Amino acid sequence: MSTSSTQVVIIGAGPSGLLLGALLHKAGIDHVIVERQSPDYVLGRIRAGILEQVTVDLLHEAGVGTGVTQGGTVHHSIELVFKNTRHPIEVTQLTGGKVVTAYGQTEVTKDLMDQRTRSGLSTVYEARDVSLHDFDSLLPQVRYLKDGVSHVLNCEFIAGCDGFHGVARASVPKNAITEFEKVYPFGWLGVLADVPPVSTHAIVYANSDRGFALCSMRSMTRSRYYVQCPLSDKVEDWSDQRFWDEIRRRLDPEMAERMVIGASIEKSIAPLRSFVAEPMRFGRLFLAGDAAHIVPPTGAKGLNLAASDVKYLSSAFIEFFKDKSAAGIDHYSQHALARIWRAERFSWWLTSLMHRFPDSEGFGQKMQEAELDYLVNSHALSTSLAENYVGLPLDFGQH
Ligand code: RFL
Ligand code: PHB
Repeated sequence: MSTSSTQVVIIGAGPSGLLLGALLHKAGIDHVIVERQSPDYVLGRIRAGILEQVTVDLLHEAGVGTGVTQGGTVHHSIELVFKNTRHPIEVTQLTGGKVVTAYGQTEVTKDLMDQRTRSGLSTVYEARDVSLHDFDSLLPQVRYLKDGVSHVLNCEFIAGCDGFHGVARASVPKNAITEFEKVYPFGWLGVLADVPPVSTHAIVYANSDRGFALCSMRSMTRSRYYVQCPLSDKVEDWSDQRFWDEIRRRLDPEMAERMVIGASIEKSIAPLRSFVAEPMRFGRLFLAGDAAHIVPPTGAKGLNLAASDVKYLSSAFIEFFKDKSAAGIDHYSQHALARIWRAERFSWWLTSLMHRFPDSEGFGQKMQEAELDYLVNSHALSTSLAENYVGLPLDFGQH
């Protein structure tokens, strides 16, 4: 058995864990990241693609902003399609100059991984049987197995950045945590393909009789597209041809005609869920990112929320270690949850507005149509969509 000590153990090397590690390192706080999977497995998960300015700023603060500056595509608008007609929403105009940036989660993760390697920081990949101990005391511990050897890490704090299915939230006694959840009756089939994106200046969100569709991008030569599908569908049910035929039927005719198709390089189905666990602190254990909350991807908020949690949490740890103040860690949960619930509301609203619900009656459908019509014609509602899409300020509602 090997025993060592550090100030903070971070569980999970997804975007939350890696970004927290980068910010702590910059502040001179010693930490170790323990990850269940291999680096290649982590990089192989194709997920988010849209970064709020708050997230881009945080990448710069963490010293990994070059990738997004050079490889990201700035967007000033989004496009809504319904009744096969396209309606631009000028988000930059409506928010006094704010933008979002198309830059893949895979790239963000890779930039952070490369920086860790360059800085010689410790990440334990392929750690088995990770377990958390004594986080209700001043001497928490994380244990794991690596290559058949047991390791014990003594620390002052544990950061649970291990995603929705991780061990951190599951280690908290049931009576100490309240969970709120809504599961949607459909999933998203996502396809990645090396074809030029049908829209490079705006993400396209389509509401159609056949269900939702989304056109996004990873670069000028790589597209990321999604269609709403039944939860019972399997990836094998969707040949490339079936996917391209289906997505084109859900767009406006001009865009469908223009869409370049090609062989998929990744295809996966994700269920849609809204979920929040409260609180996000249990003694010396703190949860951040998907470990504490999930949003349906329609609002592009998951990765951005993970980034804002990490901003609040890193500031709290820095305050604790540098200024000897517990104010930040004491307020972390309340502070982060206020932003999370706003993003939960927005993501739920946009999901409800844009998808076909199997059980919705004619009336539900008519309400969707009326709201979409109101949205594209009302400055007030377009502004509300725009200010949420670009991301509310980190201190929103605190004055
Ligand atoms: P992650 O990325 O799940 O990383 C958690 C890490 O913890 C590891 N782990 C463990 N390690 C040690 N011991 C254990 N017992 C462990 N259990 C798990 C895992 O292997 C993993 O490496 O969580 P994190 O870091 O909080 O990051 C969250 C984001 O990944 C997520 O919110 C976004 O991808 C959500 N999301 C989007 N967010 C956006 O902001 N903009 C988007 O455009 C966007 N699009 C999306 C999305 C998510 C999607 N899916 C697949 C759900 C599109 C899709 C389709
Ligand atoms: C993506 O690029 O994967 C993406 C973009 C916008 C969303 C969801 C996913 O709302």
